[in-house]
Amino acid sequence: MLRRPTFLQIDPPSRSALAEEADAGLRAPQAWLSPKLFYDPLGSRLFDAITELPEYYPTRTEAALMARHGADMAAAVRSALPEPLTLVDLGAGNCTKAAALFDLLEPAHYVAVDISADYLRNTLTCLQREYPDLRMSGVGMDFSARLALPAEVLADERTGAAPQGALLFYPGSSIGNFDPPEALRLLREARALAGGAALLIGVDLIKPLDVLLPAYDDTLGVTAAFNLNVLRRLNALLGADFHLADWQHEARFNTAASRIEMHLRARTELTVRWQGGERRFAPAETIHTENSYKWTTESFSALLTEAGFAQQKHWTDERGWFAVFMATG
Ligand code: AVI
Repeated sequence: MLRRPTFLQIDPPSRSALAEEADAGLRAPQAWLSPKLFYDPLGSRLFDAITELPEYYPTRTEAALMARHGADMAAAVRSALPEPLTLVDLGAGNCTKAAALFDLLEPAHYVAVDISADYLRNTLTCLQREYPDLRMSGVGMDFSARLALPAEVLADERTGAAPQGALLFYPGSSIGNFDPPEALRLLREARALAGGAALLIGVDLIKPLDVLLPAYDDTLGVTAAFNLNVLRRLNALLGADFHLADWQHEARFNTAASRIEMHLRARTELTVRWQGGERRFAPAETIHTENSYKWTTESFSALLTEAGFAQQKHWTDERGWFAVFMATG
């Protein structure tokens, strides 16, 4: 029997909630926008292109780590979790990172979670053809505000029983896009999922600025386009009149906070108008669009401990640029 993936959409982010948040951000003394605005269809394709850039080391470094230590990671997962295994993929995107683990982990159930439900639906439908016997569930949700999955998604198909544990897979260093208190909350919620989950998570590490900065300001200008695309989105969402040529992409490292910040900087003095609002920007004034926190293995381990994960193990590359943590307990 050819299986079919099941789908569930939970509280899709409403246009008005996004618009209200953007309106508030544009009025703030330091103007800011939610990084959620990056990921419209064009933004998602630009992000895929970023992951292929020579300067953007995280994707490549993490993939090499997974290829090199995958068997070791799988052994750690198998000894921590009872069979059958449920694999929950957070921010699944095109599902390729998790699919690379299928042969090693042999999950009985693959649960892909992503804010982009339509994208997920297409991907899972294709993936199911490659893995016809694997139970697959897609959940369209924005877990950045709260991570909790409905019991029916995780329940055993026949008995309805809750799984005895799940592996939560959160690759790509997306945890770095949360401020530390929010990252802590997300890790706590992850730990509570499925009555006690194990976590396999990718974390980007602090490194020299001559490596970090070009990763967020590449010579081809793809990251600049990714950043500027939010202004296009605002023009559509708020009826704003941003002229993209008036704005310049900027990536800076905030040493005190240990994070890359992305900003859009006004090239001249200008006024932007949108439905119900307007704002004057001074020359060089910025709109803050994203944070990408960089950790040390020690600081991230401490965060996992604070979230309640008692057992931890991690793997890093020779240059110490990236880490994959496995945490349980
Ligand atoms: C999705 N996230 C992990 C990326 C990062 O590196 O923080 C987003 C990104 N922003 C600019 N380049 C990539």
